[in-house]
Amino acid sequence: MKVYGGRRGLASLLLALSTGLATVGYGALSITPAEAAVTPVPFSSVVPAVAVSTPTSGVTYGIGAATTIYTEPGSTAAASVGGYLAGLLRPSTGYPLPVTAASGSSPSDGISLLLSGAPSSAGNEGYQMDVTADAIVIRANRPAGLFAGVQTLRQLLPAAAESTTAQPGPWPVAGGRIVDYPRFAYRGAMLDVARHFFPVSTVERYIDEIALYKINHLHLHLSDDQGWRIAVNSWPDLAVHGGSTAVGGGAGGYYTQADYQQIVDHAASRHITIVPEIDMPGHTNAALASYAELNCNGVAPPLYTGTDVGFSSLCTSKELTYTFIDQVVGELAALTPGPYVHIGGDEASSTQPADYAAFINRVQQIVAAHGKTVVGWHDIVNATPLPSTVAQFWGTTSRNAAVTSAAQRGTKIIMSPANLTYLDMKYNSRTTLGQNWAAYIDVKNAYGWNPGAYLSGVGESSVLGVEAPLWTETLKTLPDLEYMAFPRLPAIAELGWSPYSTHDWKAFGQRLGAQGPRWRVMGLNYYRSTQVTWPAGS
Ligand code: TNX
Repeated sequence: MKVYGGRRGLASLLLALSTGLATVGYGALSITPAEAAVTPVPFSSVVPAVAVSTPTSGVTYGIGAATTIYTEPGSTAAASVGGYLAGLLRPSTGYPLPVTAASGSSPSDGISLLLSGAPSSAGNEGYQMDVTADAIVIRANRPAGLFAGVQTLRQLLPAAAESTTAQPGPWPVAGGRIVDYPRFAYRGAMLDVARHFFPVSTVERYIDEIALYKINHLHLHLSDDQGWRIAVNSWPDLAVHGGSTAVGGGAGGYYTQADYQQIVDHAASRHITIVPEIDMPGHTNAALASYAELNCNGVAPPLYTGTDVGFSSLCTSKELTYTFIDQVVGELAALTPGPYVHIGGDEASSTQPADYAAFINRVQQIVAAHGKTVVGWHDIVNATPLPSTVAQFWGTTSRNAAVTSAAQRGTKIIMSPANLTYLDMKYNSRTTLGQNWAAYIDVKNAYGWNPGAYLSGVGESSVLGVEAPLWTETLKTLPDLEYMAFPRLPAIAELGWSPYSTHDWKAFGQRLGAQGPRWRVMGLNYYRSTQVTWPAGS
């Protein structure tokens, strides 16, 4: 009989019993023949596809009542990844899963999260995971790699592991070795909280969902014509007045600086960097409506609740405009631990081209003076990008001469082609939510391109990564967001993480289908694309 959980120390057994969480797991320290028949999830079901895997057939590790999570001694970051894993698995397994410092570098039982012994190929975000009958050992060079390994481990467990209530188990993990690391450094998702406002809890939930697919940046589109969503102490009416409505005329809302910090902290606990965006000089009606003096004519326009673009502009010739930007960027930079501030720069069709270029150049200097790196929509290549400035491509064709020549001069590009990555595009003509100006995007389109060889003249080495933007003109609730993001966001995440040699639509369809039961257990409202074969019960 196979005993789950390796060693069964008396102490952990007593701890297990004292928690009172016991259901089927406790007492059932050995598995029945029916339970043994549960096939472990194969390595090939993990999304994004892992870089290198060597299964050991016939070997499984079973998480059990006696399983301990050991973490790198002296590392609070490793301990918090351990705590996160325990927090995920305690409710569903009912096991105590104590988290404690590892005593050596060659653990013989439990689940270990170690910062020693990882291969150099794992880099800063990768990991090596070894699963034997006795132990699971995840090794990484940095805590981010441990976190990525934990996401893989989550997906190797039965879907029921995602439950928030106790489930019968068993909890087998397939044996073997995985060595895994990302293709691109930047793997992003964007959420537009300006067109419709979403509370902190919704943003936190979205962060948790994208973390499962090894996304490491969340770009927050914090301002637009229809709403200003972040409190700025030096310009309070931005949030109070500019944040008071939304597309369609709803109540809007804004994040206090404490709210924003809570989002930043939650993201950091998921190894996700927040990239805040203040869109300018266009997409600024909410700011212009809040302060008359920001307008060239000194007259504040009314708040705007429609969905047109390209009609607003900051007054590029007024000195006050740059004081305003300096103060806004200053406060935002101080609240943002990540390296980037996104300055928008898209669709500035109410700004003359020469004024636009001078404006963007000056704003780049302001951002740099606050110690941050500029990201902008690719329109900013029409100015003079600083060497560190990153351009986010959002075009709908695979040629853009200005972007190509910027890339050839050294500008790094984030790939967000609107016809492939825009999660607000409808899946097909029958989708009720979303728009279709760029394309209909079903899963096969979202997956079927190569970010490192898509844009003419922009090769892999010019690509910082990929991002899937979720604009919210038509989206109002968490289930709306989930429906548009899943299953396309995992497709973009795989393009960002997995070696292109793993690219295979048929295999991806299988992997993606395997996520369905997981999403059902998580209560995640995904679109059941007919392009994917969803297993029974998903
Ligand atoms: C284009 S792409 C926009 C957004 C809209 C989006 C809707 C880009 C940089 N700007 O302002 O919300 O399309 O799909």
